[in-house]
Amino acid sequence: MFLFLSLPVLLCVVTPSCSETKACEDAQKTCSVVTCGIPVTNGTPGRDGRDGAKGEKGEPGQGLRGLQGPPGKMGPQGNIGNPGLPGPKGHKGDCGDSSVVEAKLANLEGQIRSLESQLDHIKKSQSFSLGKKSGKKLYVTNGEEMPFSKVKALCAELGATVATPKNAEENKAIQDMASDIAFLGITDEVTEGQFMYVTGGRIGYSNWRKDEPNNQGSGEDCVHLRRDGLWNDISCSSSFLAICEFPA
Ligand code: MMA
Ligand code: CA
Repeated sequence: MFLFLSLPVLLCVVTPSCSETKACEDAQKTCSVVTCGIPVTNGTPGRDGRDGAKGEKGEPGQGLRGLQGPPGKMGPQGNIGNPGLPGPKGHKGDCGDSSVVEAKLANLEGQIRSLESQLDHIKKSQSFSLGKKSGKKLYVTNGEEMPFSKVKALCAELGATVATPKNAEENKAIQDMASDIAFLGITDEVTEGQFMYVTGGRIGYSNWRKDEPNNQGSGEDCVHLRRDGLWNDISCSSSFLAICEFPA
């Protein structure tokens, strides 16, 4: 359409049939170029023209946007942060009254000396009442049977250790005071078969019964003194008489 209108000469093409000569004559009065003739049949349509140049990019579409979804699940906790910087230095403290502090210290030292001498006195009178003899070990018992760990704890509370004979004389002394089978302060808990004093060091004296120690069953790491004065290795969780000793 645009190309047709831009032509400089207006072509007024009227093609009337022979019976329409009157209409042709009318057209000759108004058009600059008129062809009049007999009607002809139309030709076949021409071929398609070539593709035109690519058009400009169109405006964004106006399609409907969906609703915003719900927020996602919370993420995992982050790693622990680095330690903060050290705080500022504190204010200088008040000056102490050294004479007051010294007086309190002197008072406390006096109280400690008094308690020490009272404790010495109590220890002496207690050992005297138990029949302690100078240069001789003192063995004591509360007559109770308990597992080895309890015997150790009880003796430690008294400031003593578990009765441990280091020679035949001490073995006899313990045997004589024991009303029943008693634990001795000896075990092979550290190395199987190597009996040691609970206070430290390998044993230097023993009085094993025949065929003992045999570490029978699930293991026997403790030692008890039988009524006949002979030793047997036995389970530490079994209960036997608690006898403690105070050094000579
Ligand atoms: C008990 C137990 C052992 C000990 C044997 C000796 C049966 O187990 O006291 O320690 O060795 O007797 O026969
Ligand atoms: Ca045994």
